[in-house]
Amino acid sequence: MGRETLALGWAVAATLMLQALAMAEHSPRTPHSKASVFADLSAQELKAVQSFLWSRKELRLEPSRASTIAKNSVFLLEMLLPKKQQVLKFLDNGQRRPVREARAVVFFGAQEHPNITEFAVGPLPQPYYLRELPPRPGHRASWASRPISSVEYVLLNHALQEATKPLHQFFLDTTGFSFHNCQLRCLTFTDVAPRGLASGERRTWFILQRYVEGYFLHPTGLELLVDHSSTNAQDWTVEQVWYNGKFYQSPEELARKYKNGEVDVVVLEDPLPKGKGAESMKDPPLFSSYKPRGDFPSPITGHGPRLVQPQGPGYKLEGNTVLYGGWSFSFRLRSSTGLQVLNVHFGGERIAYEVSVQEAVALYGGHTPAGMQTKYIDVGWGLGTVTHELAPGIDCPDIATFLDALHYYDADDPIRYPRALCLFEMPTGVPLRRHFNSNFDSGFNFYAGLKGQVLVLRTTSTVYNYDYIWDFIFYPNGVMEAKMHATGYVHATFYTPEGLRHGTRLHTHLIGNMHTHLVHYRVDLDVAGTKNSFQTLRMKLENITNPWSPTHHLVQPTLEQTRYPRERQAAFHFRRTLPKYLLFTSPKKNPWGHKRSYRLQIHSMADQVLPPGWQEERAVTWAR
Ligand SMILES: [Cu+2]
Repeated sequence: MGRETLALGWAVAATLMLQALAMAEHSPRTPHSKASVFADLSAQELKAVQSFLWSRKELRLEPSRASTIAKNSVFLLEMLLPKKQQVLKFLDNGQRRPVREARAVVFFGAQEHPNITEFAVGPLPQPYYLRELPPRPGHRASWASRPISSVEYVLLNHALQEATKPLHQFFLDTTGFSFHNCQLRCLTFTDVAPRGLASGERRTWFILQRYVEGYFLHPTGLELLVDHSSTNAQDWTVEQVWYNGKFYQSPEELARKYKNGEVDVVVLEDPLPKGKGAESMKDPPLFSSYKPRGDFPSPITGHGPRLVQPQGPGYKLEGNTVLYGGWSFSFRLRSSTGLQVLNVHFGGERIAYEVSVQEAVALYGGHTPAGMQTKYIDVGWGLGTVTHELAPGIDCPDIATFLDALHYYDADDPIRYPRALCLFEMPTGVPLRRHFNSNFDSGFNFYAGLKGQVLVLRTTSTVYNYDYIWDFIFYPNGVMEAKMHATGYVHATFYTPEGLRHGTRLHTHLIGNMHTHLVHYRVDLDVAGTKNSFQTLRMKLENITNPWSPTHHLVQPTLEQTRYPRERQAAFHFRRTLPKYLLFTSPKKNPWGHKRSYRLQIHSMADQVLPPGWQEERAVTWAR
């Protein structure tokens, strides 16, 4: 079992490759009926859990839509994966099926001491018990650090509109946009996290933006710090204001100083054509839109290449299980964390119990308070649930199989996300293997080539401005790859000259701040059984007397193997050279006496972004 950290710059893909050095023996694959042990909860199951929870009057549940923070409500329901040992006994030894349970996260806001509690609810399909899932000692989730619900956003929006009333004229003069009676020229906001400077706080910096297409790129220069820790929204207050490089105590102070001509004002150019609320077809597109503009010297016309599969797909989909060549695996789209592949077999043998996305974070630097404060930890923003519809021909080839997902998150019913996942086979554009055997006389003895084709399982997470594309890729030779593309919009703040120390100017009033994306995968390999060990191979040079010419010396590479008996020894620190070959190894040997292994290949530019142990860093210790 291992955990790996990948980090990457903007729009650079990281890959994790598990490469087979194993020889497989054939054994029957897991039947579809058994693989359902890994399946996400169905709509019926989610509803059964929901009505069971509502039947427990002592929970005093209210709908999550009820317009208050001071309520008890179900925030999240998802399948609770049984313990691995139980699942393996069921899959491999014919023991009884593990009890099917749901994980329920309940916000208890209507208590004297509001808290978040997690429960296991079972047994499905007709639950009759509820068991508290205790947090790891010292790891109880703090009420203040809970994710923001849609109701809290509505309340925050209202609070911001109220608090900035004194700035109405200031907004109109400097941006042409406002919060009041705005119709088409409205302001909006982006909130950043962490929400405070110490555990237990809930104080958020808000970036005010003009609400046009790509509003992430239209900061107005104003940022507000709001304390919204109280469960009563009436108690929320604006604590500080930042405008164009200067701090103010309150919106009132900024408004007063503006009136007195004491504010260094930046009047923004109008992003929309004069006199119009929205764009028309004739006007040049907004710089923040995805509409192509300008001309290439050789315009690319037509639709471009497309995939066809005249004989239908090469894979088979049975429920939540995929069969493809030597591969079989199950998958789920876990609402909290995202895409997981489970019970991965190649050549009839299990090679991984689980390979799954666990977390994605983005840590920023910047000159504005929101810029310097931003450290997004994306599971707290619904990483697994923001799996919006994939567009055929763009997000996935049009021949892909598209699958819906269900999420029960910050809602009072399961919500169907159409086309949340796609599955497709595609050519890699390069042969898997090839050889041209020349006869060295302008001809050849033979040519051999194997088509490069892979199977891709894909989903996306749109975490506000970012879109992560998550791929699990299966190669015909036993290689499996986990890959993330980061795209969408950058998280940007208002341009100040000092901001250039932390980023790049992207437009007149815009800085793209430097940041690091770190992605956490859980990789639980089982290579020829679960008794795996970890070892590495490096190249070591030896300098020997040449045996066939003793007057000469010869330098050549040798293989140096290192074993790591303890898991901690296999945790490699950043800024130290990683051994070239990382091997998960079984005690079982192949016919030639080599231990059967899978190689882990990490393509990452990850680095230590925060000092180990530093405040928020303790929330992402996997990134050390
Ligand atoms: Cu980025």
